[in-house]
Amino acid sequence: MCSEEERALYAEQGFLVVDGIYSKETMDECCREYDAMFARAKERGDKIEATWKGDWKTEKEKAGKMEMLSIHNIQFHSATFTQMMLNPKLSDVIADLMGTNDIELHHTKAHIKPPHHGSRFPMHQDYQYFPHAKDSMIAVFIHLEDVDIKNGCLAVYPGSHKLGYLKDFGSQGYHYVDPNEYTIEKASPVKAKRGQVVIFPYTLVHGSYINTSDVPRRMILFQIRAADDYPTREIHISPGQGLMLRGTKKNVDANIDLRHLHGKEAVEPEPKKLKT
Ligand SMILES: O=C(O)CCC(=O)C(=O)O
Repeated sequence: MCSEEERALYAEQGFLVVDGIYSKETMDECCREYDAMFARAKERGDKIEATWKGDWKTEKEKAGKMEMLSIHNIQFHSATFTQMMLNPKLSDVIADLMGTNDIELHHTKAHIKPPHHGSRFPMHQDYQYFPHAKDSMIAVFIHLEDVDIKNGCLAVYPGSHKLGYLKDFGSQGYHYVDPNEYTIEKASPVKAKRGQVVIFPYTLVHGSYINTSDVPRRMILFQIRAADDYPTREIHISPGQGLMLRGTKKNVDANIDLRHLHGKEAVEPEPKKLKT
């Protein structure tokens, strides 16, 4: 549950830093599973470099090296992430901020910003990536280490969630707001401690700083919506979407013919071999 003060702060500034959701033991396990997941992906040679494309980089950024490693749908890699998603303390806070007891998963992801040249994220509204009719969508951003400007923490424009949908200046499948108007220099850093969670709605203008420190910056993110919300454009469908995290969903079609996602006979995929 949130206090009245926290609810008012969230409504006013458009984000809330929440403490006390995850224990030290959970964060230790999370870090172990996280590092092992990325190590396996690297060993297999999976494509995980994911710095955003588009015309938002400064000349210095274009000239230098930038790197950001990303894995989506992390609940398919380790049950630890599923358990973190289902944490009742987390869903208490979300239900409180969202104003509904019925909440479901949209998607999950993990980003590593490597040391020295970990990519910046341009200022954007997540709304552009997955517009929904009731705008209930929120991000749950979990920090795997203490963060500040030096190692690439979140940068936000407090109150910008009240501006509604801003013009999209993105290209090449990426979305961001006017890079000249919404500069990172004018944004406010959101410093956080390991295990702290930052929750914000998908209309908040946010990005994050370059990681110039000597250590990687790791995070995981759960994107969550109210169970009665729905996309206005089906441009972001992820495996596991719609998993109920709390409460009930009443309008799910139980038709037996819809029980499988595929119409063809399933073919067992050849698993990629790990080096032993
Ligand atoms: O990883 C980060 O620093 C920012 C991620 C983000 O804003 C996003 O994926 O929308």
